[in-house]
Amino acid sequence: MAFHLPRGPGKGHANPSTMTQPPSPARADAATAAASSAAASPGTPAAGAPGTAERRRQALGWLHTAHFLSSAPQLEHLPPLGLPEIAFVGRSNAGKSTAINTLTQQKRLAFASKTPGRTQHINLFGVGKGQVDDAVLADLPGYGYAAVPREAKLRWQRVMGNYLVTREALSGVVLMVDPRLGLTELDEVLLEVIRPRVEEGLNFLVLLTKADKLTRSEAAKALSIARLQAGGGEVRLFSALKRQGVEEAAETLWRWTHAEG
Ligand SMILES: Nc1nc2c(ncn2[C@@H]2O[C@H](COP(=O)(O)OP(=O)(O)OP(=O)(O)O)[C@@H](O)[C@H]2O)c(=O)[nH]1
Ligand SMILES: [Mg+2]
Repeated sequence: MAFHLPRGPGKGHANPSTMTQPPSPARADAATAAASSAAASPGTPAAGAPGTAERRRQALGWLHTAHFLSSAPQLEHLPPLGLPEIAFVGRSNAGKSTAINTLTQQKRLAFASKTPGRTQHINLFGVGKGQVDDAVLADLPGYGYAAVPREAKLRWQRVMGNYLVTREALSGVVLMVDPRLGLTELDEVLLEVIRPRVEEGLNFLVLLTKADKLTRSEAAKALSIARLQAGGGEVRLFSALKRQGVEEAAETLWRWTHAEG
């Protein structure tokens, strides 16, 4: 199965007919470059710069300001906000909405549910201190849920593909993956779809969710498999339940949207 996408503007946009190809070396290079630029260098901070603990505290405080902005069933209904936007994408039930709630330290900002397919719209949340938003979090509908009727499935894949290819303010993509399933075919398709933008500097991170369900050795194995599948892109463990990887992810989102971070 492939996402049904428009051809976006500009060079090198994903060709739907080739979207099921495995990650290419070019993507691996780009992903590695993106990952290394995104990887925090928690080394000694420059004089006067905040240390790691302080940066993470700052990032969590910033995310806690998140509030609902708008919800749209179609891309054209999404307002252009002119703020850097971070999209949470992934298979249905992977834990996107829960991750947003955990990162923002709010119980019900995004709708999370045991029932796959809970998020049906693109939901936008504004983030910013002092009542001034300086970034947007986007909770996207999940894909790959078998019980969704075919037409609805295709429609959502189109919406998401459109969003990822054309949303100008997109500054980063967080791909949420349940490590017990690994990267599925549709996750691979998504990687191909965003590859041209990653090559142009789009930030990108894979979070292996529900890490609390894995033993240590399962987690290590899941990490190395996902790293291979993500073509060298940054992959980290994440658990909303155990709050594993939360501070690191918060800091990453802050850095993506704040040049000085
Ligand atoms: N054990 C555990 N369960 C989790 C974790 N994160 C999410 N879940 C559970 O996974 C289920 C799905 O979570 P959601 O956040 O609604 O998933 P989603 O990716 O937003 O799903 P869609 O909206 O359908 O795309 C819920 O029952 C959550 O409680 C986690 O870190 N650990
Ligand atoms: Mg959801």
